[in-house]
Amino acid sequence: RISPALEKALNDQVTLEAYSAQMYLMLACWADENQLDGVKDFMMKHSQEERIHMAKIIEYIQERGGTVTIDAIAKPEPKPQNVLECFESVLKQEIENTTAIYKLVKMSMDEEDWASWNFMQWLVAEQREEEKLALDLLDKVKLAGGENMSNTAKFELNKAIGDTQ
Ligand code: OFO
Repeated sequence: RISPALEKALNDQVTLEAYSAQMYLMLACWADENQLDGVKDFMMKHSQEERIHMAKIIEYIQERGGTVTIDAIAKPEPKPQNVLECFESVLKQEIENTTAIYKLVKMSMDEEDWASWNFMQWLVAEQREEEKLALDLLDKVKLAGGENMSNTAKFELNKAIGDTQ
C-alpha cells in the first residue's frame, strides 16, 4: 500500500493535472475568440491529455489501496493578451507540472516505494516530451514575430500549430 504521505502527494497531483486541463481549456476558448482554430485544436487536445494523466494517477492510487479525494480546482490565470503570452503560459504550466512530478519521484525513492517510482517514470517521460513541445512552439511564436506578429505570420503559425501532434 502507498504511504499516507505519498497518497496525499498523489492526490495533490490529481488536482494539479485537473488544473492544467482547465488551463488548456481556457487557452482553447481564448484561441477560438481570436479566430485561431489551429491553436484551439492544439489546446483542446492537450486539455484532454491532462485529463488522461489525472485519470491514470487516480487509477494508480486506487490500485495501491489508497483513497482518492477530489478537490476544488483553482481558476486558471486570466486569458492571454496575445499568442506569445499564450505559449508562455503553456511552458510555465508544463515546467510547474514537471517540478511537481520530480518531487513525487524523489518521495517514492526516499520511501523505497519502487512500484510508485516505476509508475512515475511514465510521467517523467511524458513531461520531457511536453516541455520540449512547449519550448519548440514558443520558439516558433518568437520567430513569427512574437508580440508584434503580422496577420500573415499569425495565419501561417496557426496552421502549423494546428498540424502539431
Ligand atoms: Fe502536461 O502534464 Fe500532465 O502532468
